[in-house]
Amino acid sequence: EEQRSALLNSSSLFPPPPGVKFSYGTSGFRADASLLESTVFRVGILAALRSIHTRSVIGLMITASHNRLSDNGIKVADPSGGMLAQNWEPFADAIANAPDPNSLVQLVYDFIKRVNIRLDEGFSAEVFLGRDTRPSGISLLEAAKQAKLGIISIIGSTFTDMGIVTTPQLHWMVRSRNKGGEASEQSYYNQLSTSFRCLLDYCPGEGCGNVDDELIVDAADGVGGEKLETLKSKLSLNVQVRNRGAGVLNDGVGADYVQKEKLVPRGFGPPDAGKRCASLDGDADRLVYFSVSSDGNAVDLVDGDKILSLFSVFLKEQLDVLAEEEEGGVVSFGVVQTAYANGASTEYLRRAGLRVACTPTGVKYLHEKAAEYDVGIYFEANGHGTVLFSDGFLSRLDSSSNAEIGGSEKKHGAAMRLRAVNGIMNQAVGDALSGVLLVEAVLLYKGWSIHQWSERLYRDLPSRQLKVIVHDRSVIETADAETRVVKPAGLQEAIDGEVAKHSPDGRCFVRPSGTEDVVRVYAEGSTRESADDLARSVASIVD
Ligand code: 16G
Ligand code: ZN
Repeated sequence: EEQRSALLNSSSLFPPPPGVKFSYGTSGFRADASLLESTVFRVGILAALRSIHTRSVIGLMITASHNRLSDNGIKVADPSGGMLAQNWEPFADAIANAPDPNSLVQLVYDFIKRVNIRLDEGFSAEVFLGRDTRPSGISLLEAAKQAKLGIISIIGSTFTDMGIVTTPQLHWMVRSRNKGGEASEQSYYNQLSTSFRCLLDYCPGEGCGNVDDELIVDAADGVGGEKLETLKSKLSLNVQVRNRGAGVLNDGVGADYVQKEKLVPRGFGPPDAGKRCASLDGDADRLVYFSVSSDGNAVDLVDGDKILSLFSVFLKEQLDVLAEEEEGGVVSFGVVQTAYANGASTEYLRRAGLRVACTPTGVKYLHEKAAEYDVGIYFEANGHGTVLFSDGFLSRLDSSSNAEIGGSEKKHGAAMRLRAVNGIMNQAVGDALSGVLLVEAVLLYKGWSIHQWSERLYRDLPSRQLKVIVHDRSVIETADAETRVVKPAGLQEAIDGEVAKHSPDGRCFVRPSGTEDVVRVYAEGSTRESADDLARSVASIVD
């Protein structure tokens, strides 16, 4: 009873905005920041319950990533550091939309009972809070902390404010703590920088060290700029960081802008022509590379698919060395993409003898699939991705990297490189800082410039993305990792008809967005005109 009234009292401080329907989409709740206090408070309750239920630390990240400055959002990091378990999403939706404190408290107690969350076993909740640089994050953080007041009476809880961090840093800290490790930014930087140095130490002679020119990073005027500076100070890394926060967040800058618009970000121009450049997004969980054309007006985009391909080639080389001498069975290596992956990249990877899987859009799907392999890599074309290693494979590496146990020098090197990749690449979610370190190391290893990287693997097929504003996007249902429409009837046949006009390279799919009230159209063709034409005609069918 006492608990109930404490929760009721604190809930009444955060009434939900009238007439707004919230949905825990692909990346948590996202909306105009002024609408989110009640939602953040309520997700705070969820996080505490999840922590008690899993007997683990849970993370809460306040960010709206690449979206505009006035937006914000909240998302939960599960004990592994990954996304919230999907079977808790309906509860998140339900409490976010509860109209008043009484119905909220009722939902909470019903859920506790249904899921059998044991509040009486003396385990208290522990939640890590993080936020990006958005000013609205300050009051939203307070709302999250108030959830503690509501929930503390239930069982007692600790909410630890990690301050301004990148999204992947918060996920990393949650994972690290739950594995019994340290959970500070310092330990994050130490792990990444130590592993990076180790990877460079195991760079073979030829090629290595050819690329010593500067990397210029566009930090989207977000949290990644300062964090990259810190990382850089721990390494001898030749990086110049621009858009570090003085301009407007994500406004004509950042990975989403460069990838979607294929335009030169603010602060870059003709003097940068030909140089190796990269863009992070607003919370530093996406990364793309690019170079500026000689007139300073266009970018040659090196997107998530090419980062994926570069890493895959490198990993396969190392795994092949191990396989030459491996007695202990084959290693499963899997590459995971979505339907947005450029067709040329998928073709390239398959020809290289790699196993390529396709999942629906959204990190939770890609990550889950990649975790099925000994070594799994996933990237979305937009630049979100990472490389995952299974525990079993890591212990095999430990014995292979111990050169004294019979392994050759070559095998030892490959094992050490793979271990270093595991240390560099965030095992919880995609991380732009991890990505920068691995791209830089692999380019050094190969002795490649950004142009060689961009041109040697494959050439992107021209593609076009359009969005169609529809009355109700939920009338469209898809199957086969979003590559086929199953509802409404007849739509897929109509799309097939258009695609047939653009064979053999024409490809097109439509899907309802998971973050906006639109239907997205993606088309690819052998020429710019063909891709544009196909996208336009399919968009007009959807409309
Ligand atoms: C979210 C997803 C991203 C996906 C994008 C698609 C996470 C952490 N982020 O940003 O992976 O590419 O949504 O947006 O899962 P859309 O559904 O509006 O096309
Ligand atoms: Zn992001």
